[in-house]
Amino acid sequence: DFVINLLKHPTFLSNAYTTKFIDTTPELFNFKARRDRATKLLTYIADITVNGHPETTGCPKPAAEARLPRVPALRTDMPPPGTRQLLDAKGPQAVADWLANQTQLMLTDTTMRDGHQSLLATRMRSIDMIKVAPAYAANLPHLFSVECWGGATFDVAYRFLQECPWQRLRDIREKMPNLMTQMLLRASNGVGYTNYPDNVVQAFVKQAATSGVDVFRVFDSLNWVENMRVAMDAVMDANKVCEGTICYTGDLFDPERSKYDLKYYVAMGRDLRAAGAHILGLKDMAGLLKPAQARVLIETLKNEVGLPIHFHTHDTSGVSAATVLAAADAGVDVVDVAMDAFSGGTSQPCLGSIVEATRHTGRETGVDVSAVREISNYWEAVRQQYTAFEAGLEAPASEVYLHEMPGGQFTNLKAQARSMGLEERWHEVAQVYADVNMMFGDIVKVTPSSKVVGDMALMMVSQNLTRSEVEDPQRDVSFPDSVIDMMKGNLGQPPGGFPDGIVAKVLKGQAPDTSRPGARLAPVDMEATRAELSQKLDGLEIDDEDLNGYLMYPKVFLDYMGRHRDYGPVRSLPTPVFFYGMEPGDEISAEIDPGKELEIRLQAVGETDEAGDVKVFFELNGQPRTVRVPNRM
Ligand code: BTN
Ligand code: 3PY
Ligand code: ZN
Repeated sequence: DFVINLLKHPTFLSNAYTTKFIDTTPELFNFKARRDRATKLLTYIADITVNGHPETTGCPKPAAEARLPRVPALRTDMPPPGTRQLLDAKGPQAVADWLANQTQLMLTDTTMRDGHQSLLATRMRSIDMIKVAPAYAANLPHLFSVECWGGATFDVAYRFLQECPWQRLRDIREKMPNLMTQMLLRASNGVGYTNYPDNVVQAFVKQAATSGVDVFRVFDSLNWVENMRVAMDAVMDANKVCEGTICYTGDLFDPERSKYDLKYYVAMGRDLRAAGAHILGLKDMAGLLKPAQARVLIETLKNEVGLPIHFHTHDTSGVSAATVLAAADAGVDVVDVAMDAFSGGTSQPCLGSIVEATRHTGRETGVDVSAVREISNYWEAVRQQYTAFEAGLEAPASEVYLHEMPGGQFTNLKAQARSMGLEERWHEVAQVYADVNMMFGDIVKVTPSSKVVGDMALMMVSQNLTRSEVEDPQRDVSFPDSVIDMMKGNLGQPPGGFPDGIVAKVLKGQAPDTSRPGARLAPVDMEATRAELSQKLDGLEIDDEDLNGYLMYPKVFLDYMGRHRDYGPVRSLPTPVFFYGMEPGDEISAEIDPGKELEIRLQAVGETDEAGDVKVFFELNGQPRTVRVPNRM
């Protein structure tokens, strides 16, 4: 008897089941559970309708006339075989060999990861990705990969979107069975901001591979190959594509920045090859690589390292398409681009325009540009729903060559500066960011090292401190925690180490530890942690995905689970409803189980009563339902 089974099931009793519960316990799949989750969803909609969403309150609203995103028609019922089939049949080395033998320029679409990370503060919801994934599979089978996971998307999903990032990955993987999925992995920093114990990194990579990642772009925020091996080895153990990655900084031709010269990059490329990389990633996270420099760098790396090269850049300067085309001339194998509607500015160069610009050049991409336009039209309408998170660059900015901020950091730091009342002093922040970089010894700036530089720059601007004042041994300076942590050696070592003077000043003479952080962090006891987490969640059974989420972000994960208990599967709500609630007369459907749609109509919103509550009147699948929520406005 279903009902009795369900009521006795410990997971149900805990009232804390995840979105995965119904999928993994079909014997309990019944109306009671669904009714319960429907009530939670109505409660969420009622709350947002009455109180607004904290993340969009006070932000620009989507235009009233914004059209609804329409998914393009599938051009075939059976997705044609793509790179995923090659990987599954023959393994990662076969993918690399196949790639090295292509004359076409291959493309990775970054819209579902770096595109929205760099333009919309990473706020794109899974439903908007999953809906269009079948169109990628059917209409764009020539893509090399689709970057759709990792970087900042992992914690933002839990933290701000109230979704499970693992479920996003599984869903995209399922709907896009012929294309390789790609993620950005910060090596020993996982998808976090600090070095984790080796066994946490290993478990995370293993789980990511199991849940659906095919290509792992592995980088270290100080370009320290020693600190990349654990993650790279774990990718290779999982039989997935390991893209060992060089982060590009400075200016290859600038004699004043000779630390990062051609010899440096070739040596790092060779180290990554020796460490087992199948593909060499070249990650220009700030968009600093200029066309002439790209020609020399790519050609030299191709000749001297011998691996196929995957190039990533950002269009902050407005010059990135020229760099991509120069890289294509020099023989680059794959480039990252974003769908037209999610390209430009701090995001990647424009996919459709690169397809057009390479046509009849001997490096044509094989990608159908009309399919690109249709999918981009979908993304254009999606983007309009996220107006609240547009924080962007209004025009290309050559200032990027001064500050060297990564595309993904730029908007974030600007928002942080604004919240500290430093908005008018933004160009000063940019200059001080550059000064801090030099004070730290001219380091690679990418998550998490970029955050450290940003923290220091904001602190200096807000306290009106100059570099020489900070460096003055006579002057007492209190440094941000992240700076102390980095100087202690907890993010690892940059080439040549940090300058002795600043280390001594920050650590007040205490000695840094220059060994690999993972080598001195005790392994986590996985089963003890699972038990401890289960206890915190009233006995809920903890699977490996949840355990790995908790290990990366303990507090963020627990907060997510708490909200999930109250609001249920909000990931199924359309984006406008998730952020703005509903108006009387609005009607939506939400799929809370595969094939199970809820029809939700908002009838009316009542007055606030003496207790401060508001009754919200719905019709759920034609039946009246009333939900009472507090008015917190
Ligand atoms: C196999 O032979 O097992 C897999 C075939 C790989 C096909 C490649 S993947 C990218 C490119 N686009 C295509 O449509 N086919 C090739
Ligand atoms: C990230 O680590 O999230 C990045 O995008 C770095 O460029
Ligand atoms: Zn990037």
